[in-house]
Amino acid sequence: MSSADKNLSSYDVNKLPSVEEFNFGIIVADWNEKITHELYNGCYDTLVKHGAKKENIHTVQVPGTFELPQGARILNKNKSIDATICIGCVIKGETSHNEYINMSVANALQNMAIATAKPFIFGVLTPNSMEQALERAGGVYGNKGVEAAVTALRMVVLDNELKGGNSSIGFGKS
Ligand code: DLZ
Repeated sequence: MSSADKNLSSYDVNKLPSVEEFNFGIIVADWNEKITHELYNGCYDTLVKHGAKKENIHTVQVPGTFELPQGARILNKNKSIDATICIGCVIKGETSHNEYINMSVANALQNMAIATAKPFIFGVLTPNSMEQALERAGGVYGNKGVEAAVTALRMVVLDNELKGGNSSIGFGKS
């Protein structure tokens, strides 16, 4: 998420099949809301653009990035969700709080993804400054909320395709 490279993936998102039957969760941290709400908008709009029904997108707001995994867990406990996207922004400060928050959130989301075999997407910016954050929230490096949504879409489609016995997503040579 922190790379300055705008084109992180050469994947053609237009090849994605419709995802209208899937349920999505977006957990968004209100800390640094100028950034996270912009990421949220990019994420939400991308899901809708690719066929997700608005009534199938469940938004949960939590106080800070540290609460993202718990928000994700609570949502998934109460609703059937196919992919959960967690959005936050932890700006490096004078102390090492960012390291504790970022690592614990990354580990928690990965653990939930492995345990449930469902995607829990790490849509957390970890910039050194507000300027770097703005560059990635609709600025010169795009909107990383869009990338987080595309990652979720790819993973739900992958799961669905493999369930159906079709493993054509990837570098398949047919
Ligand atoms: C406490 C804190 C600090 C210092 N910085 C951030 C930040 O940059 N981004 C963010 O999302 N949250 C921050 N927080 C709040 C924590 O995520 C959390 O909400 C509190 O520690 C309470 O658990």
